[in-house]
Amino acid sequence: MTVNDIKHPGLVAWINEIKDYCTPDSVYVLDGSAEEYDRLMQKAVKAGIAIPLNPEKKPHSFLFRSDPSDVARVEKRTFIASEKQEDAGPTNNWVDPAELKKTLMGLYKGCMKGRTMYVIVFSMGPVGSEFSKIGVEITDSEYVSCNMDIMTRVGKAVIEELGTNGFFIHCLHSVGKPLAEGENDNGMWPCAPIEKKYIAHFPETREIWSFGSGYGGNALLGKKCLALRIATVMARDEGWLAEHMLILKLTNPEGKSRYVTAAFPSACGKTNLAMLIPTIPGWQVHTLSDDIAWLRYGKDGRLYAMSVEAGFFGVVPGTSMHSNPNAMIAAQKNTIYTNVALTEDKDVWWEGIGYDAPGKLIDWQGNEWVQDKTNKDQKPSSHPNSRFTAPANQCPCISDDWEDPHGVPVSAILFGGRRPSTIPLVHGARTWTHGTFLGSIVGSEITAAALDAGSGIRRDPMAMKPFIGYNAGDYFKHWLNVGKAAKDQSLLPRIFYVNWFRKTAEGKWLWPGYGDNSRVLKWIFEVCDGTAQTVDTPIGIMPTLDAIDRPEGVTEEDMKELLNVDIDGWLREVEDIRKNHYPIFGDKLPKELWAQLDSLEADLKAAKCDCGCGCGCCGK
Ligand code: OXD
Ligand code: MN
Repeated sequence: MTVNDIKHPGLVAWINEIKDYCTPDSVYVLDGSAEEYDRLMQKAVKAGIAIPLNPEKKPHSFLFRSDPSDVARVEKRTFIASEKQEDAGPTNNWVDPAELKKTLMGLYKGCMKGRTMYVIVFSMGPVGSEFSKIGVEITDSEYVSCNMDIMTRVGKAVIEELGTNGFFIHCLHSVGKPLAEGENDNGMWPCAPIEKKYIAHFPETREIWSFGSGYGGNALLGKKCLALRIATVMARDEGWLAEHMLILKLTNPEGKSRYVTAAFPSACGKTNLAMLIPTIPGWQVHTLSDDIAWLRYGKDGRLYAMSVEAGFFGVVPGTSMHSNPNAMIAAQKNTIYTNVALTEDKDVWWEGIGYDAPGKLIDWQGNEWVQDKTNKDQKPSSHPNSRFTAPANQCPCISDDWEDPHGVPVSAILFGGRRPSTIPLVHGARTWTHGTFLGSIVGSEITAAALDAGSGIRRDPMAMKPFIGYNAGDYFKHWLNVGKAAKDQSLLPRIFYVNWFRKTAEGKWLWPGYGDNSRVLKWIFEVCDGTAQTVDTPIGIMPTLDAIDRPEGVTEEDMKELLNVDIDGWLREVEDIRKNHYPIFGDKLPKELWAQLDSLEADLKAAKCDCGCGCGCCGK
């Protein structure tokens, strides 16, 4: 399509302005067709950037290898350029918007020379849903265009929906590598050096300007930039929630379904949980989203979650037919692989795929690689953040209502992270405010090599630390306000904190995870139904010892450990939050959350047994 096919004068003017400034060789508007996807992909193949995979092994799929400087989201080059610094808050990098725009204008000048400028009109959320948001990404990358085609709804239907004066979020992207006359990428992933990479957000004007990176969340601007950072600001202003959450449908043997959302920090298994295959007979899980959910009240007073993406951008290493068969099948065809290893017969391989490397490979940096199981220090063949981009509708367990324009009513919200100790397998909040408190203290244990001063826990409130587009203290307040806005508190989702990652002192996993997490989901389902066996504890409601069916290999002793309230551990947790976490948010931290922390501490102290055994049994 061409610019002449667009009937929106504001969009046409913006396209022309960027074209004149970035001086691409040509401009192309995506129509979203399959033929167009193939054409763009062939261009990347010709430039030596994309490698077609064996059509018998991975039909219609391609491998890309990025530059070693361009392999992940770059948080230190990500900016929230709000008008006032205070509005970016303590968790974001702030630069004055006028100054940042000036810097970026310097970089954008002529930056698309020798390239095609693609105009991607896309919808986050089903096209036409009153809750969806339209964005327009201008990019000079075929990789980005093809990924956006999978991850979002792109093209004609969205352009029509935008009409002549619809609102859209301006998303400007360049890889930052202009080409000289006759030059071609020639197999080199185009990007700019790290100090020239900028992932800039202008919350007041709802704009995203990204420069210098072609990878993932830095470049596929519908995902983290729009659907989280800018969307959080819109959600604050409009009274809803934009969250880093999967959405799943859990169905019991009687056929009753409940919807659950879950927020875990990046790479803590959201995709695996979203696509889980229950190990308890008769229970089913279906997937609606593996990464992002937008939540708002429906007319019936319940909170509804809408899935906003159209594909999965999943972490590859560790994905296998054992850990996540549904993801393996979803990524079997029509998939873009990034930074995994290539086999001799042009299939892909990675660490944790479940079988040995079949012969000589080419690793993610393009070098020959032969598996050496005797060498524990061998560099991996695939980058730890290597990814697959696969259409959501290829997932065998995709839920039939994943594109419902109204979303689905949420019964439970889960928070979690990797916590080898202290945090039990599951505990539940008593109220929405208590649940907001649980979300605000989410953290994952980190390795000794990267210990933050004072504590071994990296806090990631609501798993949103890198994605809150405004002051995180105000974000907590907004969460509390959403709860207060409920027509009826009893209709609010129940909030839980789960931890699949408990270990023994010897470092052995206490809980098998994966499909066995369905046992915890079953208990959560029963809590929502009012039929669960629960006990009230100082940290919240918990299952009784035999309320959760034990998986094979988990002894009663293990279960006791998994469900133990470690009073001293929790008191250390409280101290860490009091000293190292909450003060970060200064005056902006809602007093309700301080009050939750105080009452948790008081309850823990009251429960600390004075008979000396340390288990809280005497109830004092
Ligand atoms: C992701 C992330 O890519 O959270 O989803 O980093
Ligand atoms: Mn994510």
